Parts: sequence; structure tokens; C-alpha cells
Amino acid sequence: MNVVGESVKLVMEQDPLRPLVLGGDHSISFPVVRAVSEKLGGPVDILHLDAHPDIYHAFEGNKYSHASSFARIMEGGYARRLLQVGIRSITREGREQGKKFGVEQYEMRTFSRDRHFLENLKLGEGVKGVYISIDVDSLDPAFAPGVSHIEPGGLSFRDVLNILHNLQGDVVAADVVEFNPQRDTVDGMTAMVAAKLVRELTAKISK
Ligand SMILES: [Mn+2]
Repeated sequence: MNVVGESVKLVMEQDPLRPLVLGGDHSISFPVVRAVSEKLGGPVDILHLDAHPDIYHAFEGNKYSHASSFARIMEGGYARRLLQVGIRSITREGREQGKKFGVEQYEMRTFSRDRHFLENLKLGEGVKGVYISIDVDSLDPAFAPGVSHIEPGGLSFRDVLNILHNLQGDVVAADVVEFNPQRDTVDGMTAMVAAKLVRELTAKISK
């Protein structure tokens, strides 16, 4: 059995505890979402903030890589809706996989058009709740340069706050991933920003 998944289930034994998992890279989201879904007995809706869709069937031959988590999640039926927000680095395969799995991909190039909808989301009804996965690289590198895969043209911290604050739904678990301390050379600002994201999610996830 998977150590991460088992740990998540252990936390969830103790109602009302809810898991908030810190990466590490994005490969961790698959075992976490799988465990949450198995524990709750059905799929969740996922709000996924990221510069990348992480939905390759396999990346460099690895089906369980950081770039494949959401392919495994959708294949396994662990999510009903998957909304990807902040996307600005996507390949043809990323779009094809998105279409195949019915993923709602919101790219940065249309963010100003989509933002009103994204800031008034209602998720998780009719399923087991909402899972939020935040890749720190969803933020513009001006706000969070300490990540492994820097992509300019991203979300502002305020954009993320607005989406989180206005999201309606029962958030049952979450993760914050891809903070890279080795690249956080500007006064540790990305660590601070990631910590703020954890705080916001903690408030959101609390019953
Ligand atoms: Mn990413």
C-alpha cells in the first residue's frame, strides 16, 4: 500500500480532521486524492491551480510522475469535475487528454474573461466534496519565483485569494505543491507566499 495514501486515511479516521498535504512535487496529488475518494466513498470535485495541466499519460516513461497525476486521478474515477486554472504551458497531448477526461481547462490567455466565473464557483454538490490542489507555479513568478518550472504570465496572489475566498463548497482536503527552496533565492519570499496559501486553505478546510 501507498504510504502517503495510508497516512491520509489515518488522518481522516479522526473526524473532523481533514488532510492538508504539502509537497514535494505534484506526483503526490494522485495518492492523496485516491485515498480521500476511497475513504469518503466516491469522487470529489477538484479545483487545480497550476501553470501546467499535469495530465500526460506518462512523462519520460513514468506514469506516476509529477506531470501525470491528473491522468491517474481521472482514469481512476476519483474526481467528477476537474477545473484547471492558471494554465499557460500546455501541449497538444495536454489538451487532448483534457478533452478525453472532460477537464475544464481555464488558460491564462482567457483569464480576464473567465475570472468572474472562477471567482463565483460552486463545487462539490452531489459528490463527496471539494479537493483543492495548488501548485505554487500557478502564481506569476513575480510573486513566487521559488519553483522548479517557472512560467511568466501567471495568477497574482490576489487572484488566488479571490478564487479561494469566493469558492462555495465543502473543502474536504487540499495540497500545496512544487515549492522549491533551492530556487527561493529572493529573501525566501516564495516560502512566505506558500505559507500564506497554507493558511488560507486551513481556514477554508476547517469545519
Ligand atoms: Mn506546475
